[in-house]
Amino acid sequence: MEKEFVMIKPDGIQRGLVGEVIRRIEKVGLKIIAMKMIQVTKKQAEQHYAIHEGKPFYEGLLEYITNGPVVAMIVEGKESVKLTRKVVGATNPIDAEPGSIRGDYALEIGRNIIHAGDTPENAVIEYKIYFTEEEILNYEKIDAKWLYE
Ligand code: IDP
Ligand code: MG
Repeated sequence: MEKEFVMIKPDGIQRGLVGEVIRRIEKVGLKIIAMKMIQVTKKQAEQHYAIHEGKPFYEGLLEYITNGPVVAMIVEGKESVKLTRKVVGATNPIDAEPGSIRGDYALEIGRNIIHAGDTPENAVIEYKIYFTEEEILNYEKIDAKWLYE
């Protein structure tokens, strides 16, 4: 099963959207296999957003993500990266469909509530910044036989 890295960003925490975001992830059938609330360090933020280094919004992005606690998660499921990105919505909330997290709860690109890895490979690189292998739980969920044919 594919693993996806998800992070509820500091604005999601401050706006009381932790439960709502987790509800949407659970509802679609994804399995949460790791989760914790953390304060992102400057070093972790730099690793996480290395591909954006040098872009005009890069410094602001580091400020944003290190501004306060976040909730980091690894979720698992069939094509979980594609599915999660759909639940999350387009990067700019103005372009995000209603019904997506960003489409329903955000209005600016620099305050878009949630992060999700864009490819399975990047998801692994990203979750390794925040989780050890011991923190990733291997368990069966009783709904699996009705979610998958
Ligand atoms: P993604 O989060 O949908 O994968 P990316 O293009 O990877 O989008 O950008 C990472 C994050 O950087 C975005 O979620 C957003 O918080 C921030 N960001 C991207 N472009 C801009 C911008 O033009 N202004 C401010 N922040 C931006
Ligand atoms: Mg991205």
